[in-house]
Order: sequence, then structure tokens, then C-alpha cells
Amino acid sequence: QIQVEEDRIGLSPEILRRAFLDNLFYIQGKPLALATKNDFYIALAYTVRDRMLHCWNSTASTYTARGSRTVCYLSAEFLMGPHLGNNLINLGIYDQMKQAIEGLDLDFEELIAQEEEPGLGNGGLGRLAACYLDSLATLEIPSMGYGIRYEFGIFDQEIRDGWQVEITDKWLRYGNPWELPRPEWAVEIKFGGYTEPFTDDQGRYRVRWIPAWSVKGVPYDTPILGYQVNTANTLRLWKAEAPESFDFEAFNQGNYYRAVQEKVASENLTKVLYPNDEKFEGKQLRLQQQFFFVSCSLQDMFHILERQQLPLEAFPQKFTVQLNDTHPAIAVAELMRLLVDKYLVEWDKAWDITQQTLAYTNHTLLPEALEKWALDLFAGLLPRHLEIIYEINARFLDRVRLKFVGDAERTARMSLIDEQGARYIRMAHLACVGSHAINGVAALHSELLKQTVLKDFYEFFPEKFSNKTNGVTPRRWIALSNPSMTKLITSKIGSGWIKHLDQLRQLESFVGDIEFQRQWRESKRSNKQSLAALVKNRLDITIDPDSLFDVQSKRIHEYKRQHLNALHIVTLYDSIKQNPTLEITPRTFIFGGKAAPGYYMAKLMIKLITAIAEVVNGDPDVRDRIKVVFIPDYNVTNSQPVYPAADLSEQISTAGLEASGTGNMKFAMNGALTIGTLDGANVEIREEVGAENFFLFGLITEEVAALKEQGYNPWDYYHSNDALKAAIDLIASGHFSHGDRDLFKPLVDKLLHHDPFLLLADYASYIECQTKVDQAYRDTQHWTRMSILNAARMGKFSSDRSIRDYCKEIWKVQPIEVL
Ligand code: 26W
Repeated sequence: QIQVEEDRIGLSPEILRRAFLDNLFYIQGKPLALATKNDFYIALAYTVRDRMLHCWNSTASTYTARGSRTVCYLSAEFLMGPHLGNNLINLGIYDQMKQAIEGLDLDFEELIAQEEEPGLGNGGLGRLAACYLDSLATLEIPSMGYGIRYEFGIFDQEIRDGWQVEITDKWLRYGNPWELPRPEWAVEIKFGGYTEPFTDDQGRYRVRWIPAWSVKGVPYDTPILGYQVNTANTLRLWKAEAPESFDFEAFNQGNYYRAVQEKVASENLTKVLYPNDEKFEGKQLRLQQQFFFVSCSLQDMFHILERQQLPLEAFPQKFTVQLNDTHPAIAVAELMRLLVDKYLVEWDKAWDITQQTLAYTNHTLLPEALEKWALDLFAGLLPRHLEIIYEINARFLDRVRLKFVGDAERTARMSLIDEQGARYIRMAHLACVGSHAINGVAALHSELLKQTVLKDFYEFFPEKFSNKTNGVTPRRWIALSNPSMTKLITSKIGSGWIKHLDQLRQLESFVGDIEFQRQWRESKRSNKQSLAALVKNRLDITIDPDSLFDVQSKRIHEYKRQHLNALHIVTLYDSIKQNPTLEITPRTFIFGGKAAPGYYMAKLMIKLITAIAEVVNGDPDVRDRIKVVFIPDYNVTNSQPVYPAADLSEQISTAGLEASGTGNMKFAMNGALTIGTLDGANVEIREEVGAENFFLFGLITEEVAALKEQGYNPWDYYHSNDALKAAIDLIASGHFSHGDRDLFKPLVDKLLHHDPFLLLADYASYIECQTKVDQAYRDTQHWTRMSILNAARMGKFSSDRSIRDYCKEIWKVQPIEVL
């Protein structure tokens, strides 16, 4: 009846409340009086989901009716963060729902905080994929995210005795109301075995793959709603299960135990996300995961093509497939195999389709992050794909030899197979050869790609290369995370900026307005107050909201140089100890981030920060001039209160090593000033906000290269800078480790004797720049001006702009409005 319909779509607080109580009773099976916090959360989530389902259905039927071209974003990681708050924002019913829930005397924020976030990613690359899905839906672009439904996402981090401890992320423990399993669209994925040539009944030479085992891929769909549009796209994540039958009957005659074992083994495939960020580990299970989700996704596209009765030739018109780094690069070989072996397309035509369909984004220049699979491991798992890669390589290298006659070294360098010693498949080369477009993620990074790791490929097909500077979604990273600033901005310029971030420029006309400045400071101050309350609550550390909040939050990595930040803290601490009446701007140093479980040096960096925190926070001489806080378990949920509360954003990687960075954008959008090197997107942020509103320091990329070329000796810097020497000596002396001189020795020795990330070379420049920050913060009015201008000029870094660039220059897709 009509009332039932209204309860599922109505948006007034009264209807929302009734719908919530209805879901509580009919889904969780609880009356108000017996329900737990989780019951309330689930009921609330279904109440929101109900309001998305009409959009989701109309979107699907609109796309089918219009025969739309679809962007398929293939990514091993999607770091979505909690859905509830975001969906409320995008539906435009945040306030109505708050009213509805609070009318029942329930704590709305507490229910929102109840959601276990799907942490299906490590850091930048996975979160970028999530921002891009938000923008694709908001821009009404037909698109689909394809990835893996890891049962355990990125580990939860606890800090015990100052060390990182990893805890399994059981995010599915209490159910996931946002996903719908679609077992009817499951596909079969084969592995191992051998191949044999044969002649088919039409006399064609063909190859048969006789696999040794298989698994079933079951899709789980999550609706991705755009901001204030009717478009709801799909994130389709694949779960591995035991195959329906694969010689099981014959194989396991009466062997029940063995059959169950097989089921367990199959399900292992999508159990856990690899927690390594920027470090390749040649593990067989990881290759299985990559092939699994790629093959599932490509087969899914063929099914869609079939269902719409389109010919194979239409594949590249129907789908454009973006490879998020090389993790899905096996798509090149798998698409060829499906076309040639399964659909009997001739090689050249299949190759055209493949190249026209695929495009590749590179996210890192770090050599240790580049994927290369040992040949025997690869052959054991994907024998047919290896043959296909050999064939691609043979044809490709013929073309290289033709263009660069006699240049055998170049041919060896460009080969898809690394043959210096043990043989490997180079996934970046495979991705480059099989794609029509290759891009980096910030202007500097895209240039460096062409000059370094992909130089030969740039010289061979320059037309494939372009830059697509990263962006982040203002819906989650401003509207949802920073309601006080959102309200203030909207009171001045309306709310159009949430969809058109360039409109923030209109704030520039208020930059000199004393009353606006006061409101801006008040908003920042209330955000700092909230973070201080969280820190007090979780860590029992008191921090002063009037101190300068200096934040570095991101994965812990030597190239990101959290230890350079630590050296600054130790330097300040030492100068206070030398001169107890020293006047400095009171600062709170805030860190957050996970270390890869196998990355010893990164874990030691965490221990260093927490050890410094312990001493500094406990020293009466310091008396509230500096405080150090390490926020445990930095994830999307825990990051949301951090960006709005920051005064200073630390973006201090060694120049040339951070591909882009996206946290840098989130901080600046929320009115933080940046202290940073000329690296990644920092370069473009500084261009946009103006050099006078950015704290720049450090060597530039060319200087880094030149210094390394001429022979860098950190020892010289140590001996010629007293403050630096004092800081390092203090760490080495055991001052922060209860007298233990061994604890930080590996870290100190590496800095003194190798220092591959040039901390010592950048130290003086960093400290000098931090002194400027200290002074600038004392001029409250001027700081406020700079803060406003930073936020006002960040329009470029909306992921809407990034997605428009991809749509226009790589994907060639148009929006389709859903009515
Ligand atoms: C194979 C192990 C592995 C795992 C993840 C290697 C590399 C990765 C990612 C590519 C690492 C990553 O997240 N890179 C980050 O990508 C962001 C989005 O483009 C950039 O903003 C960051 O600068 C980059 O470090």
C-alpha cells in the first residue's frame, strides 16, 4: 500500500523515524527497548539504503536503455571508509535523519560511529579509488568499480609499549548492510595445469588450457550514490568460493573431508588484503588474487555484452577499463586469452580490442614497489597467459627492433621479461604495451615517469602518455568531515561549491573581513577542540586547542620522512632543555599511520615517535610548549576529525618520491597550511594557493639526483650542524629509550651512514622553515588570511576535476542523467 512505499522513500523526519523503527523490528527483530547499539546502526543503515535502491534500479535501467559506455575501474583496493554518513550527505538528508533519531532520544553521532569501515585498502591508491567512485557517480558517469571483497581488510593497529601491534580486521563480524550478494552472476576462474595445441574442426590452429583447479567468484554489489543526483553506480567486489563442481564428484568419491578442505582452500583466496604499501612481495597468493578479480571482472563484462546482444567488436565501445597501478595488469593477457581462445577472435583483432579497451595509471616510482613475477611461479599458475605474454612480447620487440635498429640493449630493457639472472615478468611493461593510455598522478610525477622508469616506453609511444593530477572528494573530506566550516562557507557563498569546488574562490572576497576571519578561526578552534576531546578520551593526553596543531598522518615510510619531523621535535626539545625560558609557539605534534607488518624500520620509526612523546610530554621543563601525540589505528574513520583540526600539514617526502599525495589536498582544503618539499602534488598546490601561502623547504628533485650522483655523505652534514648533531646524539644516547643505546641504533646508523632519503641534507632547510612557521603563527590575522586563501584556492584538487579529465582525455565518456 501507499504507506509502505512512503516508509521506504519518504524523507521527512517523521517518516524516517517510522521507517527506522520498522527496520529495527522487521530486520533486527528487536523492539526499541531491547535493541543494542549495533541493532540501531543496522536499522539506520537499512533505512538509508532503502532510499538508495530506487536510484540504483533506475540507474541500471537507464544505462541499459541508453546503451551507455561504461568506465570499469579495476583496483585491488577500495578504501571506502564508512558508508552511512556519506550516503546521508549525498542523499541530502543528514539533518532530517539526525532529527528523526534524536527524537527517539538516541545519540545520532554515536550510531554513525558504530559502523565498522570497510578497510579494503592500504593508503593513497585505495582511497583514491574511493574518491573517484564518488565523483563518477556525482558526475553521472556510467561506471563500475571492480575489486576484491577481502574478508579481512587492513589490520587494526594498536600501540603497546610504544610499538605497533597488528590485530585482524574483522569488519564483517556484525554483517554488512550495504552489500548485496549476487550468486546468480558467479563466474568460474581457473588456475594451473598445462596447455596443448590442437587443430579445431575448422582446421584452425588453437591452444587448449587444461587447468588443474578452479574457484568460483561471487559478486557482492554495493550502491555508490552520487551527490544530490539520482545516479547510483555499483562497486562490485568478488569473493572466492569453492567451485560448484570441478571433477569434485570423481575426485572426492566419498571423501567428504577432502571436499571440505578444498572449500577452505578456495575461500583462502580472498581472505586477506596484503598490508604492504609500496613494497612488492612475490607471493603466489597475491598473484592468485590479482588474476582472480581481473578474470571475474572481464568475464562479467562479456556477460553484460552478451545480455545486451552486442557483438564482440563492440567491447571497446561498450567498456573502457582503467588499471589502478599494475595490480590488475594481468588483464592484458586475460582479455587476449578470452578473445582468442574462448571467443575465437583472430590475434590482431583481439590485440586492437585489448589496446583500445585498457588504460594504465602508475602510482609510484619506488623501484621496490614495481611488480615483477618470477617466471616459474607465473608459469605454474597461469601457463596459458605466459604463452600469450611471450607472443605479445615477440611481436612488440620486433617493432622495437624496427624502430631502433641495432639497439639490442634497448630491446632487452623494454622486454616484458627481465632476463638478467633469474627471469621475471615485468608487469609495468605489460601494462604499457597493452594500453592505449598511460598516466601519472601529478604533473611532476608524470614528467619523472617519462624521464626515468618508463623512458624507453615514452620514446617508443609518446602519444600514450599524459598526466592526471589526483583529487579528493569534497563531499567526504569537507561536507561530511568538517560541518562547522561547511556551514560557515555556505552562509557566505551558498552550497554550490560542494559540487563545483572552484566556487570556493568566492571566499577570497571575504579574506579581509574581520568578522569572517573571526568565524573562520572559531570554526578551526572548535574542530581542534573536538580532536582534543577525542585524544583525551582515547589516549588520556591533554592537548591545548590554542597550540599550533602540526600534523603528519599517512602510511609510515622512510621516504615520507616521519623521522625528519621527529628530528625537529627533538631539536625543539633540546633547545628548551638548554634554555628553559625559551619562547616558542606552543605546538602539538600529531602523528598517525600504519607501518607494513614486515617493515622493520617503519615500525622502529613508530617506536621513536612514541618514545619521544613519552619523554617530552612527561618533562616538566617543557611545560606545555610542546606535546607529541601518536593517534593509533589511523584509518578513514579516524582521519575524518584530523584534517579539519590541523593548522599545519606535513608533506615532507624526499623530492621526486611521492607520486602525488592526497592527504596534502585534504589538509589544505580544510584550511591547514602546508610545510612541504617540491614533490608530487605539493608543487601544484603551491602554484594554486600562492608561494606566499606555502612553507617550502628542501632540495628539489634535480638537486637530490645531483647530490646522489656526486656521492652523498650524511656524515658531513652531521658534523657541520650542531643542532643536528645534538638531536641525533640525544636519540643515540638512550635519552628517549630509558638509557637503552641499542634500541634506535639501526635507525641512527642508517641515517649517519646511508641516509637514502636525505634527511640530513634537508635538515637545516626544514628547521629554518619551521622557525618561519613558528613566527607566522603568532600573527593570528595573517595566519587566518593564509588559511582562508588555502581553502579558497583548492578547487583544482576536487576529484570531480580529475574525473572530468579522465573522461575527456582517456575514457571518452559522457554523463547520462538518471531521471
Ligand atoms: C605491490 C605492493 C604495492 C602496493 C601498493 C605497491 C604499490 C602500491 C601503491 C601503488 C602505493 C600507493 O598507494 N601509492 C600512492 O598512490 C597515491 C594515489 O595516486 C599517491 O597519491 C601517493 O603519492 C602514492 O604513494
